[in-house]
Amino acid sequence: MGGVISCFNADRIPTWRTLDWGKKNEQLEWLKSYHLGSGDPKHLRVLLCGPSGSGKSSFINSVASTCQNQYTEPAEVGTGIGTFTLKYKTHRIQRDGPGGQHYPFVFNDLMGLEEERGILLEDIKLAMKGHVREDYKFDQEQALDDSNDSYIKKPTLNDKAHILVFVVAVDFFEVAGPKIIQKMAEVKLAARDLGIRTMAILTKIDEKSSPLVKKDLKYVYSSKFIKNAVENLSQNVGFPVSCIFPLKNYHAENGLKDEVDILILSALRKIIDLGNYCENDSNVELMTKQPTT
Ligand SMILES: Nc1nc2c(ncn2[C@@H]2O[C@H](COP(=O)(O)OP(=O)(O)OP(=O)(O)O)[C@@H](O)[C@H]2O)c(=O)[nH]1
Ligand SMILES: [Mg+2]
Repeated sequence: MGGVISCFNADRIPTWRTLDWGKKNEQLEWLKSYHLGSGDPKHLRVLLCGPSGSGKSSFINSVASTCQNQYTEPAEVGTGIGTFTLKYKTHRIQRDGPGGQHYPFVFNDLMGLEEERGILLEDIKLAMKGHVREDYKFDQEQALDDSNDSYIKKPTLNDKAHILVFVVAVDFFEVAGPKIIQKMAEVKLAARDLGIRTMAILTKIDEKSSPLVKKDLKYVYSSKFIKNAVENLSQNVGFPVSCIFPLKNYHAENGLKDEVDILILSALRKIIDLGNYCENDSNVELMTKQPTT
């Protein structure tokens, strides 16, 4: 018992980011009232990239559960047997129940980055620019090119990505090799050159984290372990600390939990805020009708 308490104390630091844990419904209301204007783009396209198995597909499922205020059975999530994401697919989330409208943001999950193999930088650039057609199966040996039917020759504002979100497990820097870190830095620079904002989420804080956070997610911003992980990502790949969001995905529960939702909603709010200011599409900012709350 004493050992557990001293372990908690050793990890505990002054809270470095405040989060209003009681404001889930307000955040959901904000989200429901968030609209883009008529015309194009019809949605913000959020591209997810990061190491294989980091929780990219789970994040999409989790956002769907949180936004619909209803636990959604995970689909296409890694079990280790043929569930790695290989195909480029657009995921939409229903806002008004079956048959109703969708939220004006969509997610695309890229094939994972790996130390030696994994998705090619060129394919990530093509996805950011909107050249990759739905259902394209990524090839680790060869990038998509304009001779392929899956290459969109003239991407519209709806095909282009508005924000690139890196998805990284919280213990990433304990296991990562130099090449994958270098690849992430290259992807980030490529996004910058295309005028696409980037941010990061740190997943698996319930599993690969300190006992303090495993016990109660509300300690997330009072944990030295998490702060170190955020700073490592910030220094090695170049994100401002304000653009890194630790969270836990839904993966093995039967229903929603407020603290999981709040962490997901705070990351989603940042995704939308940054996506709205995408430089490759100056219309987005002008057309966005921001709710006042
Ligand atoms: N404990 C815990 N497990 C998670 C979390 N996020 C994802 N997982 C698990 O991690 C494994 C990989 O998750 P995926 O969502 O398939 O990861 P991915 O990044 O899409 O993987 P690839 O498509 O192979 O690149 C699955 O078993 C998930 O259930 C999390 O926040 N906490
Ligand atoms: Mg996946």
